[in-house]
Amino acid sequence: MSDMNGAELLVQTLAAEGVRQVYGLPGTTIMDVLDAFGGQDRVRYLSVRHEQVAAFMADGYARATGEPGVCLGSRGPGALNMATAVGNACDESVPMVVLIGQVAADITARAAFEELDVLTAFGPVTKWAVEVPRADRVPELVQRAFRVAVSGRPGPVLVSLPLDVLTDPATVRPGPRFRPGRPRPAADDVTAAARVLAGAARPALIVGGGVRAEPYDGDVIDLAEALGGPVVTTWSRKDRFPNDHPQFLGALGAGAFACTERAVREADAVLALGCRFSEFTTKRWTLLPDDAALVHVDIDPSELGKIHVPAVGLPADAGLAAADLAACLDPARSPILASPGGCAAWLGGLRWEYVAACELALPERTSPVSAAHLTVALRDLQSRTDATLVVDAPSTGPWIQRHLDVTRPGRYVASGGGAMAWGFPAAMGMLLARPERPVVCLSGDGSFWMVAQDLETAVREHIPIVIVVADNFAYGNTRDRQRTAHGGRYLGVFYDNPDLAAFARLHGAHGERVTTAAELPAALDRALAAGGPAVVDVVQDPHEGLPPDMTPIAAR
Ligand SMILES: Cc1ncc(C[n+]2csc(CCOP(=O)(O)OP(=O)(O)O)c2C)c(N)n1
Ligand SMILES: [Mg+2]
Repeated sequence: MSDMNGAELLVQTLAAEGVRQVYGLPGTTIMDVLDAFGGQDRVRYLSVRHEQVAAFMADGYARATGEPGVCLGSRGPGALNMATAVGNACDESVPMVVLIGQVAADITARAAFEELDVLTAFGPVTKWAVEVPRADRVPELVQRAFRVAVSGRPGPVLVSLPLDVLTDPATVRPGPRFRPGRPRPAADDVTAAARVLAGAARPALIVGGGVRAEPYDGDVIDLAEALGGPVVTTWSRKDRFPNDHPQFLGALGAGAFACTERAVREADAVLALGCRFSEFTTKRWTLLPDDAALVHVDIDPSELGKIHVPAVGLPADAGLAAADLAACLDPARSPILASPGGCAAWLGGLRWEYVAACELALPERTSPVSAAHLTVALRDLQSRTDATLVVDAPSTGPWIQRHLDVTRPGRYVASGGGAMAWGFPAAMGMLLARPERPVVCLSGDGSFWMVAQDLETAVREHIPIVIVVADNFAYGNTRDRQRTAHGGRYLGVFYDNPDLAAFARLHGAHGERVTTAAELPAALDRALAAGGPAVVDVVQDPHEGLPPDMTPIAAR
């Protein structure tokens, strides 16, 4: 006899996997799941105002914990509302389990109300998409979804749950929680890679998202020091290496300094650690010198040789590969000692340029608030608080990427997936995962308005998120493309906004409207001290945007 239906078994399975929170929005196919959440207190269900927000929150939860974030939606429209966030997580290698209610098996494939083949629709944006065929297979397939999401290159997995599966009686129970171990590189590959690197006169290290953010990976630092050359990170992964390290040369990608790029262009050997050579990181695949010896480490073997064919490719966990390579490259054999002065002089020159480039000249005008003043205010905030800065897709992003030194692990999180509106919900997920650490999200006004309705969620659920809105009344990044590539013919990029501080107060949140740079530090402090959700509306010139020397990357 069964005392449980599929929905209750699902919730018990989530609890067995260690899930603490699920974000969702109701619909007829998942009402039994909501009933099941209501009957227990191990997994907390939080309701949002748009499914996209649920999925972005799951993304943030995953980035803060390393465990899959979980979101829940109902068939066709509910599922599709999550698609952008799921696709962004897929690009960004973020583990997620996306639970979707589906029409019951007895009416499937008749174009029933809101019926959508979610397995096909989400195939290109998930690691795996599976439908549970009967209630007793809920634990097997849901628990496998968690393992798939975190194993190898992490990513989102979709589980489709037909209504009959959720309402039918179930007799099985969840199995043990299991996570696969991290793959260590083969000893022969490590020796071959070390030989290539030890023979280099100018070795560069590219640190990618495969390297953990928190705490800093000591083996990666040891490896960098054994190599002796410059260290750069991939685009939006500036948090993977201590930025105050004397070998650090900045982040590649949109807005990278010339010296950061030269650290790779001038290298005779490149070690790429946990990176997949994305379009932005590699300047559309033009950055790596043809004659440099490449050692490529990635957990996904299909990445090795996909873009650049390496001299040695290691299908392995980046941290374990770094540990083994560091052990192999003892100082007596490191290139800096093998060619005394050569590498040190090269690094020293680049580093000198880098330190100079990081200086930020402030414009004389202090009102409305320039991107430079906003960057300095956020930089100062980071130095006097423990806040994590989450950066969405505003034009201020490259300013931050250039001029904010990340010296405490995990205190800067940016998405390279490109989806506007990721920041505010993801920041909420991070805060819910780790309530003890304050989170400040920097968002563009265009991006914030895509998810602004969920300020209500933050207030209702007491999530003390601080949202700083770079309010330039424009889709600034695209406006700048019209300026640089379309002869300044502006169309569809300017709009109006209400007073966002008043909008915040209307919801019961704290609101600050800042029109001059001098007011900004105190406004940020008050927002953080408010103890609840807060919006800091930073009013900018409608033409404020990217650093003046930066041209938005054309689509071509
Ligand atoms: C969902 C989505 N739609 C469109 C784009 C294209 N896009 C990239 S940046 C941008 C403008 C962002 O505007 P805003 O958030 O106000 O930031 P700003 O550049 O003005 O600082 C747009 C439309 C995108 N990246 N994501
Ligand atoms: Mg804007």
